[in-house]
Amino acid sequence: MVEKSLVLIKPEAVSRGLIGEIVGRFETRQFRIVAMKMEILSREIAETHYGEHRGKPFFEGLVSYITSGPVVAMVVESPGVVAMIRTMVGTTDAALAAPGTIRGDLAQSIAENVIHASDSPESAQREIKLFFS
Ligand code: FUP
Repeated sequence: MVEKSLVLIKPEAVSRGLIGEIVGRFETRQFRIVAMKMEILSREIAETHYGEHRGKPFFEGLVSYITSGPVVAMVVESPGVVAMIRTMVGTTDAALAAPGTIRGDLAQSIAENVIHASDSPESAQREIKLFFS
């Protein structure tokens, strides 16, 4: 079944000039990019997007980080794409992410881990509505 995932290229990746590197990996994998935009997220959108983490010790830092500069938001479409992108992205803590994954190749820490990708088709639906209303 065709599935969609919401991907965010996070501020430090944008400022480091990694947009092409990250988008290129999805193009090389033959996924379809069906929407894309660059913007600075409002606090409200950031807090809603990461709503499940509200109240956790890292929440405040996470929201100020994700709103600290422009992100690139995109919708990627392909059968089974959610799980495939999560595998390509690697574990949340980039220090532990396997080489060959986006985080394992491009990042070092859990706080600045270069990319977000939806963790389920249901999350993807919710997130796509938030970013591309
Ligand atoms: P992921 O789906 O891999 O992006 O990870 P989570 O949804 O668990 O976490 C969302 C974001 O919170 C991560 F990108 C980084 C941040 N985070 C921290 O900064 N510290 C933590 O202990 C856990 C997550």
